[in-house]
Amino acid sequence: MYHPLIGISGSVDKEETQSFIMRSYFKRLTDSGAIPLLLSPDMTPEQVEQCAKQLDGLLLAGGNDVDPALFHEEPIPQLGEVNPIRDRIELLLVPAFLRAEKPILCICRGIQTLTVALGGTLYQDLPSQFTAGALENHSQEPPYSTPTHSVKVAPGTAFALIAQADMLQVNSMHHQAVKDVAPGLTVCARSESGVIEAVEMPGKPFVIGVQWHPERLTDPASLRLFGRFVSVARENRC
Ligand SMILES: [Mn+2]
Repeated sequence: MYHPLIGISGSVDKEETQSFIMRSYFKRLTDSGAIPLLLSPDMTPEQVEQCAKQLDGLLLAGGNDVDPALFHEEPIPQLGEVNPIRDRIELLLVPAFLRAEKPILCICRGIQTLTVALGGTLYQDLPSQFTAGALENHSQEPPYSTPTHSVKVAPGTAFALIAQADMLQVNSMHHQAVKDVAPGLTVCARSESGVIEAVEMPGKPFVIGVQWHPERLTDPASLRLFGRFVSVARENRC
C-alpha cells in the first residue's frame, strides 16, 4: 500500500536554532499509514510550491501564538510568544497546498494559521477577550490524552461525517481561538459557550482545522479524523 507523504510545519524555538515537532504528530501519522516529513521553515516560495505539488498533504501543527499584525491588530498584553519565521512559512504553505488541491489538517495553532491565512481573525487571548458567557477550561493540565470539555458538531458538515456524533469530548490547550471565520471556511464544531473549535472548507476533499489535539486522543472520532486525512492524501496520489 502507498504511504502518502505528509509535510508538517513544526515549531521554531525562541533562539531560532531548532526546528522541531512533538513526536505525537509523527506517531499518529505513521500509525495512520502516512510518512510524515518535517518541513524547513526557510523555504522560498518556489520551494514551497514544489512541496505542495510533490507531497500528498499538509499538517499544520500546534505551537505558539500567531502575530496579530497579520490580522491587523495591535498586540494586547496577554498575547503569548510569536515567531515570525513560522508565521512566514505557514502563510506560504496554506495557499500553495490549497492551489494544489491537497488535503490539509490543521491542529490547534493550525486552525488559527488557516484562519489568518484566509483573511479571518483571532482572539489573541480567550480569557481576556471572550466575553460571551461562561468559559470552559481551554487550558488544561497534563495528561493531554484526557478530554476536558465537549464540543457540539454542526450537522451536515464533512466533519460531522467523520465524527459520527453530535458531541465530542476533546482536550484543550489553547488560549487563542478563531474570532471571525475566514471567507471560504465553515464552522463545524463549537464549545458549549460558543468558542469555535473546528472549521472546514466546503468543496475541498479535506481541509479541516480543529482547536483541540486529536493526535493525543484515542477515541474513534480522533482516529477517523487522521484516517480520513491519510486516505484522501493517498487517493490523490493513486
Ligand atoms: Mn478548547
